[in-house]
Amino acid sequence: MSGKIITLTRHIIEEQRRFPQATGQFTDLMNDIAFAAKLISYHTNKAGLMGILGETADINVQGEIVKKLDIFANETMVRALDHNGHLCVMASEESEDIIPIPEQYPLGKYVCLYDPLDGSSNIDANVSVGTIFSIYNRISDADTPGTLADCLQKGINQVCAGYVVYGSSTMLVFTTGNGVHGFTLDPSYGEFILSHPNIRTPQKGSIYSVNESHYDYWDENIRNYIHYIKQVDEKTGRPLNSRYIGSMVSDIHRNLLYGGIYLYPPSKLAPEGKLRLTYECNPIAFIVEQAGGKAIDGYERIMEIEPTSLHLRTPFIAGSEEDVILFEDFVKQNRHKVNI
Ligand code: AHM
Ligand code: MG
Repeated sequence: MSGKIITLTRHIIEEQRRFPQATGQFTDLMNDIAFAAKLISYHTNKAGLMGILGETADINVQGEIVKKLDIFANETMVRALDHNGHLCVMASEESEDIIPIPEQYPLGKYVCLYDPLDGSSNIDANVSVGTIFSIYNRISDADTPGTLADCLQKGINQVCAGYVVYGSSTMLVFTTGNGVHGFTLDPSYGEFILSHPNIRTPQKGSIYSVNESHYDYWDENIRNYIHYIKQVDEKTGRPLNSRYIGSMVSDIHRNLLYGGIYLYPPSKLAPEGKLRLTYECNPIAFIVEQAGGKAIDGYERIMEIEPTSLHLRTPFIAGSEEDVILFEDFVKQNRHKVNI
C-alpha cells in the first residue's frame, strides 16, 4: 500500500499518540460509533426497499411523531455502544432519561450523548439525514454507574464531537479539539477513508440557512438581520444565497465547506428555538469552532451554556465567523438598523 489511504482507525491511533497516557479506549469507542454509522448508513440507503420508511404511532419525548428509521438508528447506537466497557452512561434525543449501561457489562470512563437520526422529517422524501454525537469524560466516580450530571456538562468539556451525514455518500466528520477531519465511507471496503483533512470554514460565507417561514414570528432584530443580508450590495457580498434543507447536519456540513450561516433563532412559535443543546448544538458548535467558525445562542457562546436538563432547547446560530458576528451585532446592538 502506498501509505496514502488513511482509515479512520489509523487516523485516531495516530492522533492518540499525542497523549502518552492514552489507553486505546477512545480509539475503540470511535470504532464502535463508526460501526453504528455504517449500519445506519446501510439501512438508510435501503430504507425504501425494506419498508422501514414512514411513521410509527409512537411519539418521542419532544412530542413529535417517531419514524421507523429513527427507532432503528437509536437502537443501533445503544447496542453498538453499551457493552464494550468504554462508557459509563449514554443519553439520546429519543430517550427521555439517561441510558444506563446494562449491569452485565463493564463500565468505562466516557459519556456519550447523541441524536441518532437528525432531520427525520426528511426521511420519507429521501433527503439527507445525519447522526450527531458528543463525548465527555465522566465526572462521577469511576466504577459506579454514570449519572445525569455526567450528561449535563458544558460543551467546552467535550473531548470529541462528530456527525455522520447520510447523503450522496456517507461522511463522518469529527473533532477531538485538534482540527476537524472528514472521512468518506468507501462502500467497497466498508471503511471510512480520510477525504477532508483539516476542514477550515471560510471566515465569511455566501450562504444563509434558516426556516424563513418563521419570519413573522421573529422579533424585530432578527427580521432586520434577514432583511439586511438579502439586500443587494456588492461591496459587502450581499445578498447571501438562501439554502435550507431542514436537516441540520446537511445544512451545517454544506456551510462548513462553502462558508455560510445556519440559524434557528427564537420565535413566538418556539421561544427557546427548536434544537437541543446537548445532542445537537454542543457537538455542532465544537466542530464549527474547530473549523474556525463561531456558534452562539444570539448572545452567548453555545459551549459555555450550562445545560440544566437533558432535552434543553436553545436558539442556535453557527457558521462563518464574520457572518455570526454580524448577526450578534444586530441582536445585541442593532447598530445596522440605520442602514436598512
Ligand atoms: P429533529 O431532531 O426532530 O430531526 O429536528 C431537528 C431538525 C434539524 O435537523 C433541522 O435543521 C430542523 O429540525 C428543521 O426544523 P424546521 O422544520 O422547523 O425548519
Ligand atoms: Mg435532531
